[in-house]
Amino acid sequence: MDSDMICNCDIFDLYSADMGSATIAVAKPCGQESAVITDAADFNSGMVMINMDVWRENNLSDKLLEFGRNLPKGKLCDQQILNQWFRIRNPNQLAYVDSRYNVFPVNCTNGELVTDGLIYHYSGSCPKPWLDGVDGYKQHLWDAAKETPFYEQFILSLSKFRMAEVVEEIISDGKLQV
Ligand SMILES: [Mn+2]
Repeated sequence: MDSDMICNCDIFDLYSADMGSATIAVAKPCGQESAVITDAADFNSGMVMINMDVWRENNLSDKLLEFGRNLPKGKLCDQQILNQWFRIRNPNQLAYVDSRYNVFPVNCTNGELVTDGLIYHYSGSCPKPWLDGVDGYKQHLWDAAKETPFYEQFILSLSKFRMAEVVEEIISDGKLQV
């Protein structure tokens, strides 16, 4: 899982999902940024479940690094490599799990926000939950943050960051002469 994801479920349910004989399982996220839905990258690689026995047996780390070196340079890094290798070249090694395992806080194609996500992904240009965020999404981060030992440190860093932003805004508005 990416570090910008919050798990809102019992991860064992995902771990127990049937991958069949696939090497990796991914979620085709609802609300995925349209920029990443291209021929090169159809699924998002924020959450990838890997059958590590098969991965190691087939020496896939080395194979994919070598494969990636020969791909045209793109902005999507591992996502492009994984899409090309599994979705385009080896689709029988790819399985899909419930799309709610990778939910973006932006509108889905039908214009609805998904609020029953199992894993939320505050990816790329999506509204960040520690800034303004999106109602129905941002509280998942805060609920999780409160459970961590670094919650107070998090709040303190955030308040310093926000204070700097506010001061910058005031200066740029000309309300404060420095
Ligand atoms: Mn991410």
